[in-house]
Amino acid sequence: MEIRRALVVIAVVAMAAAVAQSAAAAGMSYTVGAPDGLWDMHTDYADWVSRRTFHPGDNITFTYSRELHDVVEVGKAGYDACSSANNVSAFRSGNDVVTLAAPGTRYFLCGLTGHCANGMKIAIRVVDAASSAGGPNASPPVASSGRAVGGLGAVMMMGVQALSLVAVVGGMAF
Ligand SMILES: [Cu+2]
Repeated sequence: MEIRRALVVIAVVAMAAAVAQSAAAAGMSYTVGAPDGLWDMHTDYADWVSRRTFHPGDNITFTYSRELHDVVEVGKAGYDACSSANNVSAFRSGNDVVTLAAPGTRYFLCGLTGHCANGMKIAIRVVDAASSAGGPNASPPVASSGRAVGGLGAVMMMGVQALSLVAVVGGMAF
């Protein structure tokens, strides 16, 4: 009976730890241009990115009609010149998901003639979660990550306590 209760405690602690871990790892998903626009000729992408912050692990989806547009990832030079000559990669499924794996700036444009020049280009700046909380009065990033580690440590301590409870109960049973 007691062992059973301890096992339930362990299971709950393990689940809590797993949930905490996945919450930290899961990124945000953004549909480019949404909700007011999409990947099209009308959306102001500079405005769209200015109202969002992108972190490693987030992903963006380009949704568009394949007959009308495509998506080409380029470097900064290609982005500035609206040239897809030295493209990094090209997408044309109409529903292209791009994972923003690392910090840095990613550049995308529509490769159809004239579309980029008409504004169909987007630069996505990907920043570390810690560095986005900046500002003169913000607490140093070290402090917040320290708290996160502390929380995880507390969960692990609970697990250790549950394990020793099982050992004690098990010892009494035998
Ligand atoms: Cu286009």
